[in-house]
Amino acid sequence: MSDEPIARTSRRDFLRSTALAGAGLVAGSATAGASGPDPKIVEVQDWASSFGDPVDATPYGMPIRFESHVVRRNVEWLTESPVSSINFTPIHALEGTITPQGCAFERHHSGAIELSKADYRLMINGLVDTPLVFTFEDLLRFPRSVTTAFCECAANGGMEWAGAQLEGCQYTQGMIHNMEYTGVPLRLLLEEAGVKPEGKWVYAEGADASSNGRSLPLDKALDDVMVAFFANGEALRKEHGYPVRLVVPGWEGNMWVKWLRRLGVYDQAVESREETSKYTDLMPDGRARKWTWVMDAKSVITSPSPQVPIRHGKGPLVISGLAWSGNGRITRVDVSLDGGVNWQSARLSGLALPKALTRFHLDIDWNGEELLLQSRAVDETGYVQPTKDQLREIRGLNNVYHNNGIQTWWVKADGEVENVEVA
Ligand SMILES: Nc1nc2c(c(=O)[nH]1)N[C@H]1C(S)=C(S)[C@@H](COP(=O)(O)O)O[C@H]1N2
Ligand SMILES: [Mo]
Repeated sequence: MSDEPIARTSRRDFLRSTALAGAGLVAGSATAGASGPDPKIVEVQDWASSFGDPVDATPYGMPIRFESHVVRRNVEWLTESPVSSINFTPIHALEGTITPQGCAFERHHSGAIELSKADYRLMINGLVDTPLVFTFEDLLRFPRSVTTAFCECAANGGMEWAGAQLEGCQYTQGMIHNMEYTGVPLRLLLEEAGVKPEGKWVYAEGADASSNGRSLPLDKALDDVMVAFFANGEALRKEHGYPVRLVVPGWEGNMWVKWLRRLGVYDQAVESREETSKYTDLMPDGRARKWTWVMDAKSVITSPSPQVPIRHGKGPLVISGLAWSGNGRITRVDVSLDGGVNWQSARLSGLALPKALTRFHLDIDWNGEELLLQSRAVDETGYVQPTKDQLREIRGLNNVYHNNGIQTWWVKADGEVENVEVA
């Protein structure tokens, strides 16, 4: 651009003269009006008086420093050790539906490992015609597919079973991310090895010390499971399983094996330590539900929320939130301003892809009075997101996993927001 200093001066003069006449044109503008023209409008700013960074200042860019608060966060007392722990996606500060890898929640049972493409091997064995070992290069030669899917830890919302506990939707609902994956359909790799008729289960194992071994029924493995190596257009990040992870659309996060190293085909589920003890839902009568893999429909208002209070006072308010279902597409999201007494439908913004995060918006005129904000997701099967009490009636209080109950935010007259439950 050839912006000579002389040109700047004359443009500045022009702006000065029009700013006065134009002051107050922007309704509600905090700076135009009484105190005179806005210096941000009429004066040449520092960033326009010299050059910015050259094109190669950051070969791989990071978010600008003003966004440094938009990061994963953990809750230290939740787990004993940070290598067998979890952190939370800052969903309160994101928009749209795609989660950048850099702030997508992480869950490791024995830490995130560094595994190069050169060292990478994937073995398929068990009840197959031909046991196979693939290198990373081998995987690149199979036909690819692209799919967008949410990955939600089964424990998302698990701290809220007994009542509202954590402040902020990052913590109550942030064990979730949504990415666009590219990889090879698992079906193609299994076909290459040839599954024997007795083969009914696929045991997937990671290369990390924990291995996170999980058994998938063959039907699911042949349906929409992907052996993925790209996320959001670039290589998977180390934390998410570089160079290869399993993508299991609609199913709980623990099935999404990272650093995937082996697929064993068997006639029954391999009962790993994980499966027998951990991922079950303890019912009030002492029995436990197992194999509850699908994540039922759920939603949450991300803004306003405890980390995003209303600062602008009454008037136009954008209510923004996320909805998802492991059973397919979101067809409707209702929003209540009064704790579930009255409901109105929100707008589904952008695409409502199956088994992926869907963004909803509702634009209201806030009168400055208290609100009890709730959202309720409905999916294509007709399933309606339940209240927490409806869940407790069936499941009791012994649970950790699969809490998809309706979240309530209490918006106070001063705009502050608190995590509460309504009776
Ligand atoms: N190999 C391996 N895969 C794993 C895990 C692990 O610890 N090791 N954690 C699982 C759990 S419990 C979840 S919720 C998801 C989280 O994926 P993310 O870390 O990409 O968010 O990975 C799953 N896959
Ligand atoms: Mo998880």
